[in-house]
Amino acid sequence: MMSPSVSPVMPDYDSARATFNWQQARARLAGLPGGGVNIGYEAIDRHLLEGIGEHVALRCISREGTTTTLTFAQLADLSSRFANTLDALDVARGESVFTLLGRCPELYATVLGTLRAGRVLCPLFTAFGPEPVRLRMDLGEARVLVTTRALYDKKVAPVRARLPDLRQVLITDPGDGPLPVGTSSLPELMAAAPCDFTVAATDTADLALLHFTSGTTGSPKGAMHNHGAVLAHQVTAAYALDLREGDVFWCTADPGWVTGMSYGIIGPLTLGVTTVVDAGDFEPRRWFTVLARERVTVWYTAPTALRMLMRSTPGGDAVTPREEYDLSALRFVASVGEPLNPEAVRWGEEALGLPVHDTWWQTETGAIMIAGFAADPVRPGSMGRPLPGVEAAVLECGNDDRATVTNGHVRIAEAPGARGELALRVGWPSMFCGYLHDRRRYEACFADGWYLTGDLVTRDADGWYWFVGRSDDVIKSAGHLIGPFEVESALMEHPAVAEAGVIGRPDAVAGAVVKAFVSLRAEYTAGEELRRELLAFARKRLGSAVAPREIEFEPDLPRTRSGKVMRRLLRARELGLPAGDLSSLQTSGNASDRSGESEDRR
Ligand code: 6R9
Repeated sequence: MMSPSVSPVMPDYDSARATFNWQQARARLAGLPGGGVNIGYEAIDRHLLEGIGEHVALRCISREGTTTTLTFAQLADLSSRFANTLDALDVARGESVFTLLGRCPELYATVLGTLRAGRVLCPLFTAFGPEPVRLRMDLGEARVLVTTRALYDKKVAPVRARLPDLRQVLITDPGDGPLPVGTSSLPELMAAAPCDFTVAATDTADLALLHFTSGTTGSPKGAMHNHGAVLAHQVTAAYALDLREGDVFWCTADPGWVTGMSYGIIGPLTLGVTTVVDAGDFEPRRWFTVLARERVTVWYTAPTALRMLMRSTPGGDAVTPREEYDLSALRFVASVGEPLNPEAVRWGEEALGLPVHDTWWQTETGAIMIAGFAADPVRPGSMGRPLPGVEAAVLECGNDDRATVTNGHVRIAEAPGARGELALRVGWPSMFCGYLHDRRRYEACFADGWYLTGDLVTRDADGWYWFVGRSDDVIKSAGHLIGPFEVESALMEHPAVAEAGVIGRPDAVAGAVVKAFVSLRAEYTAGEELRRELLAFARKRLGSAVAPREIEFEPDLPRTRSGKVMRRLLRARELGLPAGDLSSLQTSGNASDRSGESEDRR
């Protein structure tokens, strides 16, 4: 028997929108036996009760290419052992468990065990260096970290002394030799833990997830999500990703990113479908092999990956992937994280036999908000339309490209094609419930009953949304947000650096790459050797995901009257645009991060 929550046929967009409301949709959730909601329960326990415990939940492909399957029942066992381990370690309700892990079965046991136990889960990117890892664990008051030996040695050991709140480090692959001091073997603890666990009595408002995201200034922001979000994870996975009974789903997102959580783990599990998990790195042939061999039916990936595949069509130009690999199982392909260029949509049609549907959302929204519906023909270049239960609008903006708020009110730009800030009417279940320890920044995201996204868009006469750019300085590189401030701060730790300004330089594949402009202290001279030293210095501290790819020396960095480096101007110069021309800073298509010199609203 299949979970009854999976609707066999997708309704068309208009009827889905007309009939949907979140209140009624709540009936899709099983809910805890004593009342209340828990994400882990919806992802696992309910399927056991509904008799599909033996259904394959995960097909994990190791780096070496061997596949291990885990049923929902086995996942229940593993996550129960992890949950009991947290109890045994005296981790209190509401305390946080961090993961610094690739795509391995232990990741799923940790995430689901933590959620089922009512503790808070925070995933980190393995491509972060020691400094971003330390900063986020410090801000999020990490009590427990689950990681591998190699990642511990490289990224955590150097900063462990500066993490006084971190009580336990659990190593997933302890190996034979002695463990580093202050760490424990996760397999040993889990083997000793009971495999029965009663899910914690959580409810919709209880904190479940913490996702760090980057702003223009200051520290990374810890976007908090509660257990009630699971309703949106489930509904949007069905509507926007078209997931149905019998599907084999592959989400290529990094587990350190919100997409890796909402759709790499939670959404598909709540719908009872099978998820493919590939621990290997990106490699075109490997990816096409996974699609073909696993008979993937629904694939969720990102524009950078699609562009990389486009550039490396295996077998030479004459052979399309469809001819070389059996992609006949593939039914639906979707993309997220950055503008999906029309060429990528068309490449999908040719190479995969299917167009690529776009989806738009943010760490803060927790789930997909705007998407090209499966039943609709794709409009290349458009992000799609608001999902059922989501009300979106384009708000009129001032010169700073932010919604104009007058006496607490905003104005909706009704005219088709009008450009403005994308806003979402407050009230969907996965909306973030705060930035950790930063009420001011959270409140600044709302006006007049709307959540202000910081993205600039247009809407056409048919209600389809088109991405224009961001209204802040944050850089989207290969789909991931990078805060220029974090990069500038790391560079300024080097004795040679007096000041740094960091921007996103447009890049045909990654959308944008991080470029730093650096002014030196008087006693240092610019040169190739120092440039290389600074690149290596930043890479060691920040890790490959965040470090600048390019550094340019600039004796006098342009500043605002208040003394802040004007990234906007640096970017204009980089693009060869007139300095004063704000509107031309707006680029279409890839890498359209926009900047303003005013204080970051978000
Ligand atoms: C899920 C995720 C959010 C920002 C968002 C926007 C950009 C996301 C997009 C897109 C154009 C799309 N973005 N999806 N831009 N088209 N389909 O990406 O979360 O990392 O928080 O980034 O990403 O600028 O505001 P997050």
